[in-house]
Amino acid sequence: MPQKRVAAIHDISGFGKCSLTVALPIISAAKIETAVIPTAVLSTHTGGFTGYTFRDLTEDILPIAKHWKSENLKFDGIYTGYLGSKEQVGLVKETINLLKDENTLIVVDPVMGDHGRLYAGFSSDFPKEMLTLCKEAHIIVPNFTEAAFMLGEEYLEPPYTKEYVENLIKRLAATTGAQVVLTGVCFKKNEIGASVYKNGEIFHYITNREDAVFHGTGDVFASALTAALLSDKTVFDAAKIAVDFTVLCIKKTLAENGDRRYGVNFESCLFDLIKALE
Ligand code: PXL
Repeated sequence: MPQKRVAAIHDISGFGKCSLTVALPIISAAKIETAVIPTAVLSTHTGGFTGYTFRDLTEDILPIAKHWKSENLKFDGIYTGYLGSKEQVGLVKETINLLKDENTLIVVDPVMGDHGRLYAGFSSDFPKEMLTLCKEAHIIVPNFTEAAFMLGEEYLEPPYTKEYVENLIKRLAATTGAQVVLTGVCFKKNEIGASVYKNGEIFHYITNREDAVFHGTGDVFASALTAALLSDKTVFDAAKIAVDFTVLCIKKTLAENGDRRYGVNFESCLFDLIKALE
């Protein structure tokens, strides 16, 4: 079988292990070629650091895509994450339409916020813009903040009832037309997992949670999910693999007492991911 190829469209946060600095190694570990379109270059991510640099690359997105198109490059997947501005949403939609063919899997992680708040730099009308990108996707990977804000609703604190989770995921699937992998699911304290909606079927995969929040775990999860999907796992199996990998990364990092802003030690867990993908 020829090697699979993904186009990953996220920022590069130079320090802090998120976006492209986790997508590239995680998807590469799955033996999948990872081409990148950086949306911005920052010195660090915006979560908990002050004084970070931000080089906007809006003007480069479409020229990169057009060059690839002129080289007749084909993509098995397109995986988008953090976008630096509302304008970039439209450009990424154009990029997807330029690069995809009938076999390209489109995974959109609508990276915008967490714990009921938008990340620094995003205005309150960004979620409705991001919703338009989700409508281009086969699979979207929101957390509860992103899901609620895209539906124009208040964020609710966990734990959640099954009824709330299933209602939220169904409405998001109906609005976007995409399969949904909802992250940060917990029905009881000390639980964490994901819920998946596909063609009317809902699947919950929940495991025990460490009492810690590390930056970049949403990107670790979505990258592992993308790697698993392109390794021909079902979306249900891919979600389970991504939950187990993310939880393992958190456990490993906690044992080392890492700074929450510095992200997780996913590097030490890549072998476990590779085994899970076999
Ligand atoms: O992990 C999400 C993310 C990605 N990229 C940048 C961020 C964040 C979250 O804060 O700031 C630049």
